[in-house]
Amino acid sequence: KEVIYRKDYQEPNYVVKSVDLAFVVEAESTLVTARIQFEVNPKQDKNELFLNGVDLELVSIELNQQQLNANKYDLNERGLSLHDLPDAFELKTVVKIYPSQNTALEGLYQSGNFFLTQCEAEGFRKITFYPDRPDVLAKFTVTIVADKEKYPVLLSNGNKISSGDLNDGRHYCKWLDPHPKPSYLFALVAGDLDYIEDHFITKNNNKVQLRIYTESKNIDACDFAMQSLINSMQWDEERFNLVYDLDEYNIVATDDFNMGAMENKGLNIFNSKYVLAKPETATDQDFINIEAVIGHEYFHNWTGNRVTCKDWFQLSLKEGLTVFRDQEFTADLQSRSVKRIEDVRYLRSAQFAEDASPMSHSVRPDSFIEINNFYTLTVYEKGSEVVRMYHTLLGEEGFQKGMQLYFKRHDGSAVSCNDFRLAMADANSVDLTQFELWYSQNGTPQVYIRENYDAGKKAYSIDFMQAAPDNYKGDVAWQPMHVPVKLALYDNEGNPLPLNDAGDLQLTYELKEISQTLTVNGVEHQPIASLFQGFSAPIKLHRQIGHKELAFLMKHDTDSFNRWDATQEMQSQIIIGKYQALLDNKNYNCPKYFIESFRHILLDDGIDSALIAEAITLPSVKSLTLKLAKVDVLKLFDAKEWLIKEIAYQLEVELLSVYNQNYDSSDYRVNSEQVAKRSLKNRCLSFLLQSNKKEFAGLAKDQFIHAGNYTDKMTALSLLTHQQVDGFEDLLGAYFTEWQDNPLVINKWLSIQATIPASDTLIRVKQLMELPVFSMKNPNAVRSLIGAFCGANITQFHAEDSSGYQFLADQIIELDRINPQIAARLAGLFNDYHQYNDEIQHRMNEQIKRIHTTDGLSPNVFEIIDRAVG
Ligand code: HT7
Ligand code: ZN
Repeated sequence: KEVIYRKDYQEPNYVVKSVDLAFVVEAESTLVTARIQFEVNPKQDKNELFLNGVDLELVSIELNQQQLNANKYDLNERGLSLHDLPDAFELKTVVKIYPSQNTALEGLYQSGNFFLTQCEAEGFRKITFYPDRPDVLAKFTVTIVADKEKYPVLLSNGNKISSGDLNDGRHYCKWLDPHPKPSYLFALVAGDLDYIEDHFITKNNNKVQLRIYTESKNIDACDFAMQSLINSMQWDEERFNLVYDLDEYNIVATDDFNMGAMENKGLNIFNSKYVLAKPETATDQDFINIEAVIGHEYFHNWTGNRVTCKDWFQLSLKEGLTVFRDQEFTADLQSRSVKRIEDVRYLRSAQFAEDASPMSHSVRPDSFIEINNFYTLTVYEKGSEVVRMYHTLLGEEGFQKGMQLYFKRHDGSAVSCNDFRLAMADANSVDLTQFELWYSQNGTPQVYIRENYDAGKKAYSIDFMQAAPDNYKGDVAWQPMHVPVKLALYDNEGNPLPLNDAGDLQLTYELKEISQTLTVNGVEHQPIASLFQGFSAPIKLHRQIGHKELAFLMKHDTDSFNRWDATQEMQSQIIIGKYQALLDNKNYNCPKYFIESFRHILLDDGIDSALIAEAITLPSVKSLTLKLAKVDVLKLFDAKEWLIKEIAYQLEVELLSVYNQNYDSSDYRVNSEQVAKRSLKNRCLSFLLQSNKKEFAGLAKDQFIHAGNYTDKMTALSLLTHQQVDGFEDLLGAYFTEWQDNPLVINKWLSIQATIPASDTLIRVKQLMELPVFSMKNPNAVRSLIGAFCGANITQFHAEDSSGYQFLADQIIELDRINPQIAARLAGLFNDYHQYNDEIQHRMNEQIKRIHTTDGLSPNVFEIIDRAVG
C-alpha cells in the first residue's frame, strides 16, 4: 500500500479556472458531465496532468471540443493521465456512476429516498475526473436534472441561480458558488425532502435564507438546530467579526453518514444525530452536541472554507482551529467551567490514549496511507489545545489580532499550519519559532515538578523538567516545547499570593527549556501551588501531591478546573490503591478522609450543581489505565466498582437527599440550570442503584415511568438494565414497541443493551444484529451496537475467553467489504492492547494478527492494523 509523505508536496501542474458540472440523476445511475478550464501553473511549467478518478465509467472525453483518442491519455484504477497539453484548455468528460451501489458512503450515494454526496477528504474523485486535492481552488457552477416527482429538491453549493421544468416530467436547478473552493467542499443533494426555513440578517445587512432539510417525518425535530445555526452566525460576528458570505445556507440531515457533519460551502450535510431533537427523543447531551456541531460546521465557513489547507497533512489548520472556535462558542453560551472540564476529560482519556498508541502521530502528521484514518483526536482535540495555547500566551486581544492578520494574508487560498503560526507571531511581534514543535513532535510531553520552600529566604521555587514521551518517533532528537503554565499560589488560608513585583496573583509562566526554575520571593509560609490552571497545556504532569493538599485545592483554588482536577486526582489515588491491593491480594479500606471530602463536595451549596456532578464523576477506566503499566483491566474495573459501591453505601443518605433536592418537575428546557440539576440528580441515582437495594430500584422505575423528558427516562432505563433489575426486559420491550420507527432512539436502545456488564451480553448483541433496525450498512447502528460493546463494555469486551476480541475482529473483516472508513474506526479499538498485561496482550494480538493476514484488506484497515502489529 502506498505511503504518502508530507515532504513530497509539489504544487499542482495546472490550476483550475472554473468548473461546470451537470448531473442527470436517475434511480439506477447518474451521468456526470464536467467542463473544466485548466491553465498551466507557471511555477511548475509541466505540460502533463493527473486527474484522480475512482470507480468511474468513462463515457466520453474531449479536449478543446475535440474527441480525445485513447492513445492521448492513460487510464487506470486511480485516474487519468494526460500528456503534451497546451498551456490553457477545456477538458470535457462524461462519466457514469452508480450511487445506489455505493456502501462506502463517500462520493455520491443513496440514503433512504434521496441522493447525497460526501467529498472530504477524497470523495470527489468518485464523482468525476478532477485534480482532487485541497490546494486546487475553483469556481463551480452545477446543474442538476432529475425527475420532478421523485426528486423535487435539487441542491448544491452557493446560491441558486435558476430552475425550471423540462420535458418527460423532469426539472432542473442551477447553482453558482462565487467563492473558489477545493473539490472536497463540493456537495449535491437530490430527493424528496421537506424543510423548515428562517433567516439571518448579517451585520452587513444581508438577508440570508436559512433552511434545514430532512425527510418529512422528522420535520418537527429541526427547530433547535435552526436556533443553533442563528446563534452560531450571531456569535461568529460578535466574537470573531466574521460575517456569512452567501445568500443561502442549507443544511440536510441524513441517517447514513460516516462522521458527524460536513461543512460543504453553503450546503452542510449532517448526520441526523446532530440535527434532530425533541424533548421526548433527545437527551440534554444530544441538544448540547447539536448546538456544538451546528456551530462547528458553520465556523468552518471561514476557518476551512475561505482559508483552506494546502495539503491533507495540514488538516489541523482547519480542524484544530474550528474545534477551538466551537469549544469557545459552547463555553460562551453554556457553562465555561463545565465545558472545559468535559473537554479535558475527553482529551485525557481518549486523545492521550491515542498519543500513547501505535497510531500516535503529530498534530501535523508526516505520512499516511489513508487520509481518512487521520481525522483523529490528535488532529482535532490536541490541535484545538495547540490553538488554545496561542490564546493563553497572547490573550483574547492578541489572538484576535492574529486571526485578522491570518485572514488578511490568506483569504481565498490554501495554506499551512506554519502560516497560521506566523500570522499569530507577526500580529503580536513575538517569536513563536519554538512553538512549531507542537505541530511536529508526536506524543504527550511529560512535565515533572519539584517544589521547594526556603523558610529562611522566604522563597518558594518550582523546578520544572520536561521529558519526551516514551513513544516519540521523530527522526531528530526530541526537543523541549514552549509550554504555557498558568499558575497561582495560596497561603494556608487560601488567599492568593503575589507572584512577582507587579503583584500579579495569576501568571502565565513560559516553560521553554528542558529544566527551568520559577522562584517567588516574599513568601512567609509554605504555600500551595495551583499549576496548569484551566489545563493550560496538553501535557502529563508528574507531581507528588498528598490528599491534604488536594483537599485544600478542592476548597480554595479560584480556578474551577483545578478544583475539579484535585477531586479527580484524589479519586484516582484511591482506585489505584485498591487496584494494587487486588493485584497483591491485600486488604484496602477506603480512607475516611476520602468519604469526608466526597461528602463535603456533594453537599456544598456554594458550588454550581453542574460542577458537583463533574466532581462526583469518577475517572474513566481508560484514563486510569494510562497512569499505569501492564494493566489487568478487569481488576482495574473492579477497583473502580468497589469505590462506587463504597460511596453508595457510606453516603446513601446524602445521595438520596441530593437526588430529591434536584428533582425538577417544571417544564423541560435545555438551559444550564435545568441541565445541571438533571445531571447531578442522575449521577446520584446511578450511585444509589449500585447498593442493590430494592427501594432505589423502585426510585429508578418511578423516574422511568414519570419522567417528563428523555434524559431522565433514558438514564433510568439504562441504570435498571445495567443492574438487571427485575422487569428490565419488559421495559426494554415496551420501549422498542414505542420507538421502533425512530432510528436515533432505537440506537440508544441498542447501546444500553450492548453495555450490560453480564456474561450473556455478547449473545444478546449478536441477536440484536439480526433485527431489521440494525444494518451493517448504517454507521450509526454499527457504532451504537458493535462500537458500544467493544468500546464501552469493559468486562465483556475483555472477557477472559477472548470472545469479545474475536467478535471485534470478525466484524472488522466483514465491515471492511462494505464501508472501509467505519471498519478502520472499529479497528482502532484494538489500539490500546499494549497497555494491558502480557496475557491480555497475547490474546488481543492473536486477533490483530488474524485481521492482518486477511486477504483484500482496504488501505484503511490495513494501515491501522499494520501499525498495531508493529
Ligand atoms: N470536515 C469534516 C470531516 C470529514 C467528514 C465528514 C463526514 C463524513 C466523512 C468525513 N471525512 C472527513 C467534518 C468536520 O470536521 O467538520
Ligand atoms: Zn471540522
